[in-house]
Amino acid sequence: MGARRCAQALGPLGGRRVAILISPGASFLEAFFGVLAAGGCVVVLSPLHPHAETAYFCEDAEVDTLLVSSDLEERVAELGRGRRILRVDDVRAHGEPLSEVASPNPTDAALQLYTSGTTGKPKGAVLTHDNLATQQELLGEAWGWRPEDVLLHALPLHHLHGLGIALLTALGAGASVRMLPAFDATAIWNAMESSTVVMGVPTMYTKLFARFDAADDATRARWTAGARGLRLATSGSAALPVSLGERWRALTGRYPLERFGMTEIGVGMTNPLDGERRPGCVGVPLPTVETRIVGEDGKDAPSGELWIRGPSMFAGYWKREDATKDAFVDGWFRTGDTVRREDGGAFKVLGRTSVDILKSGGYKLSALEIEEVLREHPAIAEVAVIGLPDATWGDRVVACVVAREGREAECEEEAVRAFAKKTLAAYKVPKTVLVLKDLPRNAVGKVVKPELARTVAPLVRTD
Ligand code: MCA
Ligand code: AMP
Repeated sequence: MGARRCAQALGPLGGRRVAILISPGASFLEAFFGVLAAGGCVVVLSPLHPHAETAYFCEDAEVDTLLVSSDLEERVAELGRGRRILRVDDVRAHGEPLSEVASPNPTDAALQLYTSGTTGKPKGAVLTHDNLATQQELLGEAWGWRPEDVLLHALPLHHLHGLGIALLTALGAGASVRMLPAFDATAIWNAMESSTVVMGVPTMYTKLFARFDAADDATRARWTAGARGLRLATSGSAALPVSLGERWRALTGRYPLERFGMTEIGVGMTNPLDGERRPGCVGVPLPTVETRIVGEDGKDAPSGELWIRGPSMFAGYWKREDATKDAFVDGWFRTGDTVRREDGGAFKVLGRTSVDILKSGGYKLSALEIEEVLREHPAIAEVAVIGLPDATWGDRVVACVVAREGREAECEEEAVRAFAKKTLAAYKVPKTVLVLKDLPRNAVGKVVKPELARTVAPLVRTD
């Protein structure tokens, strides 16, 4: 009913984008489905983003209406100029329900998710109703979703993992969802005993085990029983270290179900629900997902870039015709991931084709976007952002800077991090800042990032 009240309050949207900034819980779904019921497309904002990023998303998506929960209202105050702000709590308490829900075309936009890429600013990936329905159907089948399931949910809602792959798929199967306000390792361990499914990024499993190791024996025994009672624990968004997967297997008797996904394609490959899950592999394509592995010469090869085609493919990047065109070759989407197919057909992800795309704790980050922000720092003359392997985060974001003459002190780590935090979500801010005399460059002046990474790796402490 709350969704219909939101839809009535929004009025007919005719495909317009509406931003929602709502804490996890039922109100989030009321707002989400309310926008769809009014014929709009949802742009999910996150309280993790500072004003500069939120403002960019709203401007880029041409948002003129925002739905907010009262606990987050002050975060959108500055966005209010020229925009309508509706409090979902008011709408629920006083609004009238919409009687006739919009019936969109399958190809209409339903969700616009911002994703970082090899261009400076994040791009809005447009997912259609059909894309979301296809994912619900494919994953519902592949992972055996059923109404008795209880999903334990602690993923952020502004990305496809938490929103589409976890939340919408569970709801599509009529399952229940227990949404935690945020990731909290103790709360997750405690809630496992009354849940059936958990989904996470590898960093969450690392953090869960860190909390486990710090607990007393009785607590560990209770948590172990809870984890063993789950019917499914999945991992995705970044490579699951095999040692971490094996630790989960030792505790629960089952290796986590690892799968491969992307904002633009949803889940593409998965290990099986039943049957052998191959450590270090992401499984085989879901039904309807077509794949190619393409070498640098554009021909099919045993290892190379993964190209994908199929009905879960997004509609394109919002207002970025060139980027959309570049992402496709003859209808195939170029994922930017380098893969190989193992004996038996399972895919293994070997890395990314671009050094400028990093994955930290499951978030895709653009080195170029972070460099662009740091370049605005008055004491920084040159900057290169790289990712170094890190046991907790996957990639550790490291900024290598050259200071302007005599201004080294202003480039001290905490000062640079504080500067970046004003504009960037904290999870994008470099964890390490190194002040160097110069950066290694090639003949045309481009920073040679692999060489830089090799040089600075011994200087960097990891978590
Ligand atoms: C938090 N911090 C991070 C990250 N998360 N730094 C780098 N990378 C991160 N991912 C920073 C915080 O800003 C803070 O910095 C410090 O670490 C401690 O934060 P805390 O709140 O304690 O962290 P946490 O709550 O434990 O968060 C870790 C997390 C979170 C739960 C793993 O990062 C997370 O929810 N990740 C999921 C990302 C995700 O959903 N990706 C899916 C993309 P400071 O001290 O400076 O303030 S979609 C996708 O990839 C496709 C579709 C797919 O296949 O799924
Ligand atoms: P995003 O753009 O945030 O949706 O992230 C998509 C990217 O996450 C993919 O292109 C991969 O690089 C990475 N990814 C997702 N799942 C896995 C996995 N199981 N193993 C390795 N990388 C993964």
